[in-house]
Amino acid sequence: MKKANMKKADLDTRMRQREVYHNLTLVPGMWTVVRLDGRSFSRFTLQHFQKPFDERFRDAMVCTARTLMQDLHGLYGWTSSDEISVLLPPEWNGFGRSIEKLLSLSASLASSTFSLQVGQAAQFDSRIWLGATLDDVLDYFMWRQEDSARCALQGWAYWTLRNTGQSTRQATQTLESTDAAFKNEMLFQYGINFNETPLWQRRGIGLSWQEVLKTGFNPVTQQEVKTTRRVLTTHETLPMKQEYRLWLDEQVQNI
Ligand SMILES: Nc1nc2c(ncn2[C@@H]2O[C@H](COP(=O)(O)OP(=O)(O)O)[C@@H](O)[C@H]2O)c(=O)[nH]1
Ligand SMILES: [Mg+2]
Repeated sequence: MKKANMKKADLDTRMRQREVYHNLTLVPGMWTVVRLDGRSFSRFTLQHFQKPFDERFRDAMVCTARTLMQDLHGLYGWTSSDEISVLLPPEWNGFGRSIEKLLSLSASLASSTFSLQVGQAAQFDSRIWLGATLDDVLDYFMWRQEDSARCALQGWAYWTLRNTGQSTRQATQTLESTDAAFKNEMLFQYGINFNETPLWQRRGIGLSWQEVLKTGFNPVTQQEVKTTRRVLTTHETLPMKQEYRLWLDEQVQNI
């Protein structure tokens, strides 16, 4: 090799060695959940959406979650507020299992899809959660759903107070260190029964693959042919707690 070429190869090796995180891959045999969350969406939604919940915002989140499910070949997806979780099976083999690729591409895919949907530039971060067993995975989704219910109650309570004329500070102070019972009671006094608010606001929206039977026609044999297709289905009325766990177990096992 000529001296100049040797130097070039040397430079290439030295530079590539500095891509230190590129060899990080998903842990073999573990379940992975990629969770994406909108960046500074408290401020972003304040400017562009109805409070506390906006169907246009929800639809853009569902569209983003569907795109992620399709692109990553997720097993189950779930979205609530500004977050999205996508479950990947232990044997998942996308992007050579590279963590850098999975995080950066999922975040950029979510950001571009959501931005195009709402017509505003928005960003998502992305993180990885690891589970050893399917039981861990069920715990994870129960955890996200419980958090979602808590945030929905907080959102309704906060915006109800704001709508009565309380300032940001007053509403925050009124709700500080209060429990769920207090918030429910307060809402009731303003004519809002929290348990009757739409389920998607409290439980989130699920996405799973369902097999559907399709009937086609074969022009050569002049016969009907039945085939199955996998269709990505959106679940807007999810069960909760133990029922959700059982339902989700079934969804994941069925794929
Ligand atoms: N106006 C409005 N805000 C929403 C809606 N869904 C989620 N958000 C807001 O999105 C924010 C998400 O919370 P979080 O991720 O903790 O805050 P961030 O760090 O500012 O993104 C909360 O402040 C929610 O009120 C919606 O449908 N309408
Ligand atoms: Mg956020």
